[in-house]
Amino acid sequence: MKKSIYVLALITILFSACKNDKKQAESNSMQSSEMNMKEADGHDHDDHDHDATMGENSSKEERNIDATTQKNSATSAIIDSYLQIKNALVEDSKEGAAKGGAMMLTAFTDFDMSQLNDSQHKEYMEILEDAKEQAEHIVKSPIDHQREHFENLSIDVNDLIALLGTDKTLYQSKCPMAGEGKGAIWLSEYKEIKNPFFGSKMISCGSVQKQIN
Ligand SMILES: [Cu+2]
Repeated sequence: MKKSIYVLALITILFSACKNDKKQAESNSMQSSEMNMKEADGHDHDDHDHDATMGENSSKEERNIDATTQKNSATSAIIDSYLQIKNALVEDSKEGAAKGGAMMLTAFTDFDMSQLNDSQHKEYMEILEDAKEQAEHIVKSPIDHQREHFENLSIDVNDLIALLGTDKTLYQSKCPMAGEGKGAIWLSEYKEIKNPFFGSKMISCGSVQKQIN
């Protein structure tokens, strides 16, 4: 009896020591990746309230939009800029993605909102507000960060297409590893999987979920 208590105590000590080690290691690696990010890009996220933004976005409620089948060319410039960002991320090109982000800001500025009815207008403004913020960050961030913003941007553009339609044929694909393992979608003009979240590191990770048009 005494012996078994002793063994149990020993196991408990060993087990908790092991857990502490793991926690310590996790927090160390988190700290160092945070530091790397700040050193690498000089893009201090505290400056523009980035943490708050990401927190808000990650718990963002799904928009409830009845998908239209309307063939609408009014969304083309926005979608083209999105595809420019997507293709640049596939090619690991930070500069190309930044250029796409700038294209998108212009496309939103040029978009004619007078075509929208009241309920479309309300949804559009919500999408616009979020997408613009993602695009602004993509313009000025290092590539890892561009990819984080691209996750929410993909949801925004997907919702925009559901709301207003497109005359393009697009493929909605999903990467199960993106979004910190929660999975994330992206849109592509081709069916073949080329992963924008990981680029050359995991180019063929993902699968097509849905075809639009
Ligand atoms: Cu940012």
